[in-house]
Amino acid sequence: MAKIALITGATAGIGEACAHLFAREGYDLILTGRRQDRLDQLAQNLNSTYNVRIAVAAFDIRSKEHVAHHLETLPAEMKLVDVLVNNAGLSQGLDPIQNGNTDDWDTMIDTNIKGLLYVSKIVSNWMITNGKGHIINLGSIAGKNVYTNGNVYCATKAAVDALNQGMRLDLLPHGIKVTAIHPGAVETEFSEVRFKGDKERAEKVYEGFTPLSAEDVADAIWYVASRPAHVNVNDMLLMPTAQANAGTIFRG
Ligand code: NDP
Ligand code: 8X3
Repeated sequence: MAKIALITGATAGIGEACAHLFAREGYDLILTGRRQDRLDQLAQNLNSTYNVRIAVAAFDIRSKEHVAHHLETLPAEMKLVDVLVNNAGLSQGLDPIQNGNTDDWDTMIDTNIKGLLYVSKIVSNWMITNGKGHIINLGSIAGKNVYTNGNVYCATKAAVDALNQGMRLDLLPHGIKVTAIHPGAVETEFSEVRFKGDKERAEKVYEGFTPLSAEDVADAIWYVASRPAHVNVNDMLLMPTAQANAGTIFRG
């Protein structure tokens, strides 16, 4: 029977690239995100190209009721999840703390920390019942070094780093692997979302150097997911060559 991966935030960027890679490798998939049209299109493409089973579930990860409803009502055979990629996340704004928009803070905290927790609680229980599993959390270089005006986004990714360590300890007796991937700058819809649709400002983030692509990060996720059963990659920091740390990018 094919292995199963549940990928949150599969409607764009890193999550979508993971969906392609895991389908190519023969995984059946559960794909989530809020945009139903994108999930349906992706499922159709993957199903016709790779002939794998795909379940899609469109919900807002910030709602614990919606997370529980959509995950618990999946068919029983799709709950035999081997790999959970906790990828859904976002940044909103880039302002000094004294000018920060408190609604943006709520959105980042509710999505990046609480949403990840709601999904992890349900899926880790499935994995415990199944006696196996691997949780891969999308952290960020922003969780390792704070950059100017990154304040709350950086804090949410530092929380993911801490939760990654906590999950590994708690799930150790159950043989469940836990990994964090911490990328530097990846050119996706991330900056457009951060700057609320300002494409010009978003494009400037990636000017003058070669950022990571979503596919580069998906490759790293596939690498950690495909190690032998006795090998776990605890953490991986994956940077563009031109980026030394969160705040230092060499633009030639
Ligand atoms: P994208 O904006 O391209 O994709 C983000 C995904 O998250 C989308 O599929 C989006 O789906 C989903 N998402 C956002 N909010 C919600 C929500 N409330 N409920 C459900 N799904 C949601 O960004 P990336 O691919 O770059 O980001 C993926 C992850 O990687 C994030 O956790 C991000 O913090 C992290 N990361 C990104 C880096 C970068 O430079 N791009 C670097 C380091 C880490 P939809 O809008 O359909 O809901
Ligand atoms: C996304 C990378 O440096 O733009 O996590 O915050 S950064």
